[in-house]
Amino acid sequence: MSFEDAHLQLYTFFRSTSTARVRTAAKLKGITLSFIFVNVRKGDQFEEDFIRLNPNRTVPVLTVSTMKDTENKDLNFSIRQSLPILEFFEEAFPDKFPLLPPLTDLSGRSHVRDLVNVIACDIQPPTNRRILISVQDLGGSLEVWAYKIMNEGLLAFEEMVKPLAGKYSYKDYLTLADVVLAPAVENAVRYGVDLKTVPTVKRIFEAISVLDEFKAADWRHQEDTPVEEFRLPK
Ligand SMILES: N[C@@H](CCC(=O)N[C@@H](CS)C(=O)NCC(=O)O)C(=O)O
Repeated sequence: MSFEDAHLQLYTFFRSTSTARVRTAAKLKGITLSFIFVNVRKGDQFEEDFIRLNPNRTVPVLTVSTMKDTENKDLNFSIRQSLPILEFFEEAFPDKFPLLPPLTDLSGRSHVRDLVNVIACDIQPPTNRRILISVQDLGGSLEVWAYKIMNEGLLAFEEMVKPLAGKYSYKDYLTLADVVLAPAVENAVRYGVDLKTVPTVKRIFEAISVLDEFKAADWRHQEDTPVEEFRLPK
């Protein structure tokens, strides 16, 4: 089945690092998305219609509507987690700018997935908005919590990425590791992580964040980015 003519809709929030991964991969692969904006700060993720779409109450969500399946029926489905969306892109559009090393390089593929998971499983979930709010509700400092997890996570990423890093996280190929890394670094810097402690990460971030596809997908360049956001002191 071809997804070339599928209508792909991304439920997105400009500041969501998990959604930025999807926006970046789509740009790199030349996949056209249409956007539906979910204002996570205002609580749109708790609206009934959204919960029906994603009981997990998080963005991103990708809805896929294709013309016909093999039995000539319309086929519509939703993907409610960023990594499965990225995997869907790899599988549905295998020839468009692959973001995993080829099947002939299984160790490279595993390495890239290891790097992706340090961020997507070990850094992002415990620093998600609803967790930070819970930390604060329990009397903790969300800033201290977020800093500690992001700092320790990026230190681990640094050690893991160093041996095989080239221009990018895996040699000189742009991969999912870079796609996931860029928004995580942006966020870590916001919480005070000093990139001097992770020089390989810093160098890779400087190389990828200036690329057009990464810039078009970053938080500054979204239709739902509020103008005031730029006026806030950094
Ligand atoms: N494991 C999920 C995480 C998604 C997630 O945490 N999204 C955040 C934005 S980056 C969110 O929607 N948070 C809503 C909330 O915390 O209430 C994925 O990778 O898609």
